[in-house]
Amino acid sequence: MMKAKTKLLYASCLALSMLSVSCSDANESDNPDNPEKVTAYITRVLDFRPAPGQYTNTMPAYEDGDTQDTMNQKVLEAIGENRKGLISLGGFGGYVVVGFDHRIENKKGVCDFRVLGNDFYAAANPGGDRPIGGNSEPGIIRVAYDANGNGLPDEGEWYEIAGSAHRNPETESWYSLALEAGNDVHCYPNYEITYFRPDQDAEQNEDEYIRWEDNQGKSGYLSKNAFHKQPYFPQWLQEDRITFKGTCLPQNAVDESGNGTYYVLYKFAYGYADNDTNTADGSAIDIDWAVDGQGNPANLPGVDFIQIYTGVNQENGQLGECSTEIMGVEDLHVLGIAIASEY
Ligand SMILES: [Ca+2]
Ligand SMILES: [Ca+2]
Ligand SMILES: [Ca+2]
Repeated sequence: MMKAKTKLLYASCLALSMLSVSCSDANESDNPDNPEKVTAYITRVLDFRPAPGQYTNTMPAYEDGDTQDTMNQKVLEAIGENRKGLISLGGFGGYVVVGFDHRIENKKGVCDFRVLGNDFYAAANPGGDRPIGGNSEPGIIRVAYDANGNGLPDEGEWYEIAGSAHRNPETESWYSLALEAGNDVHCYPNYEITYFRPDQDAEQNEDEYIRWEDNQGKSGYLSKNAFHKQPYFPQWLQEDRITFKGTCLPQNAVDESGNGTYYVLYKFAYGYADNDTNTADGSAIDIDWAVDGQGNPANLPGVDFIQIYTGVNQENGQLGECSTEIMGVEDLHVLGIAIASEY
């Protein structure tokens, strides 16, 4: 229910964000760092492949006849420029790949961009004695530097932003709470999961709706949620199964009610999308955190493309599966926002 409320909240804020466009334009032209007047926001959507989930096929909405190209265009219409609509990446692994009209520069000692999501803190977990928690559904961020200048992110050009749990899950403030709750608190660097398209009969089977298998010997089902009755498997894809690969983060949601009615999704320290609020310094990303497949610093001068994928595989009672939501990306340098990188 928390998610449904959030979605409504942002729908009603859309008019406000449209009003603020002229204001942000003024900021850009006043910014001495941006003489060429590039936009701080997403201008291209190269790929959108959500995993099955309770908002898949509705954020954005699939309609008969839609293809990968028309779905990419719908995503651009939602989260491009400064529009701040909302898209959902579904369960673990679902992703979007976006681009810009310029290279986001990596400036030393400061964060360079942030990915906007719909995280909020729960009233009972604002920090202080309790770890900060609420609706943190971390998306892992990958960045590509267009080294060969062909205007596309090629296979060897991607690096992953190593956030706090990539480095050491035990340093998360909520680690012992999650351990006590029986969560899987490991970080799996080479995780792989396959979701299977449900047949017609399974469309009615709400508890065992979409089967998944991972490469750790586990399997399970995404359940169909009472509030979201549409098909959860991406309807524009032809395949009968989809496989996603990446880093799987520790399960950060704890059922504080004990009966599935109240989950707190705890915030990772830094380095993820949809993990901290959009105005908090904790949502900002330093390109210097990008690492190669061996965990060595990538030392990138900047990035041309960003991929975000849902980083946790966990079902959270009434809230449904953990799914990263995205509202946009902001180049902090173009906007003239300075946030120190502390890690
Ligand atoms: Ca930087
Ligand atoms: Ca390239
Ligand atoms: Ca979210």
